[in-house]
Amino acid sequence: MAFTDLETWLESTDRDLARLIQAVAEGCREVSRLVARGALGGVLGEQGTQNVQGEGQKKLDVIADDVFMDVARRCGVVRAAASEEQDDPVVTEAGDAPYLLLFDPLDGSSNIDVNVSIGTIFSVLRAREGAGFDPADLLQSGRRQVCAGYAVYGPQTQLVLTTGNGVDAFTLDPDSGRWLLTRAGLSIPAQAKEFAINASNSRHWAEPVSRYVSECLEGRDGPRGKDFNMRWIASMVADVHRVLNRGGVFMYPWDKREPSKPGKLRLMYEANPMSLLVEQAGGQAFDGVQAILDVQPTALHQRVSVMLGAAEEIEHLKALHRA
Ligand code: P6P
Repeated sequence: MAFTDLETWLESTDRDLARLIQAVAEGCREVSRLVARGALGGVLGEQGTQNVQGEGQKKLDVIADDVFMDVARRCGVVRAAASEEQDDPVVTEAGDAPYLLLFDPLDGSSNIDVNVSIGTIFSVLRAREGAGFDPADLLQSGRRQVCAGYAVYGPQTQLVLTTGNGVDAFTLDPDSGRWLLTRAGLSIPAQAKEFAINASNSRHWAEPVSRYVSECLEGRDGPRGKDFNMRWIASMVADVHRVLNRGGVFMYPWDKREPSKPGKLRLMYEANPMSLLVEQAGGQAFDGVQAILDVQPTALHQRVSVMLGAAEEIEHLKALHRA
């Protein structure tokens, strides 16, 4: 069976953006190799440091961060890069490069040491006209992304991308090292049969979320009139990958544990790229008030409440939030 490779797929993409996507894909291939070696490569376990979020860093968090910062510095089309793992953006020597790159280099770190799927999430924004950079240039809403994607390091390594014309998935051929188009035009079924949320937080949820989950649990005997199954991998990349491939909803909503924070997940390099992919696949992404892509950022590492996936489910969640 003949597959289209990433290079061919990129032929219809802006040359600078194609160069950036290729460079990120090479970074993902390197991280995939390191992840696959696990203990053999001495990359498991704690780094013994904390990131800007105050979270303990795994060795692979830091290694992956270095890989993608190196990608940003060397590709020649990124003016500045921002990472979940670093307080401040890194400005490259390409002072008039067209793009800004934001990424979570290794999402789902708590799963690294127990061999459960993890991933890299990235977002591409346009740099300001001309030359120069100010950190405020990064604070663009998710609708202004020119590209968004993730790599999921699982039984297969896959790269899932959008440049605004739908969502396509590539599988890394471990023999040749090439990214091959294995699924084009991912589309989230409007109706869902699965929901994903960390149910151990149920006593902390806002009422609309509690109501939504209760209805799912009531199944065909309740107001939804159908049974639901539940999943929670605790790797956003893996949970969202399932939603993009077979439907459902993924939720990490605001809860009472840290009432001053809108949620756990980060807007700029987790929720925004995933929300663009979900909308491009016919789904919706909601923060309890508005579409996540419409949130006007005020800080690079700000968090957001996330409910995304099947259009029918998100519309129902919106109705519960209005009630
Ligand atoms: P919890 C991983 O740390 C992450 O940021 C997301 O990938 C994931 O969905 C979530 O946190 C898991 O959080 O509280 O269930 O461990």
